[in-house]
Amino acid sequence: MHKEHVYLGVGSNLENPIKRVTDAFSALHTIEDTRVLKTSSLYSSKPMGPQDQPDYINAVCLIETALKPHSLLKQLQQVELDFGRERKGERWGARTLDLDILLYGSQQIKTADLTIPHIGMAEREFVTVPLFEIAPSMICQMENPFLIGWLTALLMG
Ligand code: A4P
Ligand code: MG
Repeated sequence: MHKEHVYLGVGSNLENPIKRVTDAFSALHTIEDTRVLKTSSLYSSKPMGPQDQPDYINAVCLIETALKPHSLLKQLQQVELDFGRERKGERWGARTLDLDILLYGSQQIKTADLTIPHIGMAEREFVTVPLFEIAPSMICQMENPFLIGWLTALLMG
């Protein structure tokens, strides 16, 4: 059975976000033909978008899955629902759990309900910093002037 390596973004800013994100890692293990290979530390950040919502806890993880991208998306949306996610139609509103497919192998996908790589991921520090922690080589391939400057400063001391 062919399996792909997939990076997921995990975020929460409602109802005990730290527990939500760590519990989400366990929930991912229960998806068919899927297992979690690596998880990043948890990072706290101010909300991107509407400011009248709590700070976020974010992390990323690497999973291995036999599911095709759209089947995986469906399973992730079911996990979000299991975690009490409500979609109120507000863009970038508060949520108990958000699971985004950041990268699916080396595939590029653009359909009505799925865009991979995830839109804007290279510009979001709450994605790039945890991704750098677990997959530094992956992040170095991205075109992000801020990140390139940051890495250069880090390496040059
Ligand atoms: N969709 C398309 N591509 C993907 C993908 N690669 N992975 C579609 C997952 N979903 C994808 O998502 C809306 C639709 O995106 C889905 O129906 C799916 O078909 P959603 O989860 O219902 O709504 P959303 O998450 O509010 O929308 P969006 O535009 O995906 O928002 P983002 O990009 O997820 O950003 N601030 C901080 N500090 N930390 C955060 O994690 N997150 C957001 C949401 C805003 N501000 C934040 C954070
Ligand atoms: Mg999302």
